Amino acid sequence: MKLKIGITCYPTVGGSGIIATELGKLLAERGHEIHFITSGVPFRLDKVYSNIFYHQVEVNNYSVFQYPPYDLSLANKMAEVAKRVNLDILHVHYAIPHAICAYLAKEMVGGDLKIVTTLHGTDITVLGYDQSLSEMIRFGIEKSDAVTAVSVDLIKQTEQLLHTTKHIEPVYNFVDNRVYFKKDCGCLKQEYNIADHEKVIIHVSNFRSVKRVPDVVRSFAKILDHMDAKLLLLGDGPEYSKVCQLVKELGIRDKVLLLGNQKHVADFLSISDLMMLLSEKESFGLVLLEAMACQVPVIGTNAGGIPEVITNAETGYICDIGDVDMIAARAIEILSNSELHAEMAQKSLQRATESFGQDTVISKYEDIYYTVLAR
Ligand code: GMT
Repeated sequence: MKLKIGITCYPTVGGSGIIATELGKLLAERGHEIHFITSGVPFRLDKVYSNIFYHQVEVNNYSVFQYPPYDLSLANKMAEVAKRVNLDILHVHYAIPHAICAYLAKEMVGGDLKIVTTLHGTDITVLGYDQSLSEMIRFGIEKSDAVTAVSVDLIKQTEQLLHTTKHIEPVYNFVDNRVYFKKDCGCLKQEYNIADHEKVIIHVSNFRSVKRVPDVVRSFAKILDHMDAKLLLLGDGPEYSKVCQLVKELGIRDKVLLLGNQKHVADFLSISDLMMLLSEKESFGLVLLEAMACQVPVIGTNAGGIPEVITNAETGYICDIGDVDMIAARAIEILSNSELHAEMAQKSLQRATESFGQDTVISKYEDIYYTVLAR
């Protein structure tokens, strides 16, 4: 049976928006009718699909309201679309505010609309500690017809923090191997003045403090004592200028390429030898998976769901948060041993394909939809 599915996410750059959009596209390819209900066109929605529709949530800024009522406008739009096209499922990404808006929409519409909520992390690992919101997050989770989370660690944290007994199904993030694969991007190295003998290390994030980008820069400075290398920093965010300052202070400005937000991440991964994600909080770490699919070994921290993505000593290494000496030592080990590097690159690709392949994950979401509809 083909379904009509509404999807709500934050449409900007970020793992949850990427996963929600890619999920919508792949479900559409399986013949389902997809309705994105978001504040802007999801940035990965870059192709025309006759069975994908986009409904923009517009927020009017009336002068009587101190804050524009985005959540209410979203709930209203969800209800309007659900009623008009007869949605079967509303799949929302993030409990706050999206699961709450979906619940409101369901109450407005009545009927058999089902809510599936996917937890991505920040709503639990940051907002879950906030007493003013935790009751509401629990409410959103418990009123959903099914709840999924992107790692087992995130499920444990949700249960501990919110004291909920709601069943939460682990559904790992996935990677589209038609987009993320090792390409021949040799000319990119020339364009960025990267010599053939130089090792390339890459970090991609939104530069929030939880990503600990200064640890990446400090580890890289230590690696430079042992080999010629370049560091590619992709992304932008609150700590960007602090990171630029640190690069200057360490005297490595000519070795670090600050590239800002980039659309074609797979191209940069294709010229990289190692990815580093050294966060103190990370429910999954989608960029690790994207790197592995492009045959790039990864070094991550033992935070959140990262150890569920990296197989230690096989697809890369897991190090303690903030242990820049060990991180640099592990990086040097991988980068100076071409046999080990090739083995890890191969195992990374294998793990990305076998454990996080798009077909398995999309089928898992479909099963969840059919199960809630059959109840
Ligand atoms: O990492 C961020 O700050 C962005 C955030 C998001 O909403 O995209 O990422 C979260 O969801 C991603 C997709 O499931 C995960 O890969 C990230 O690990 C998770 N971020 C955190 O838990 C900090």
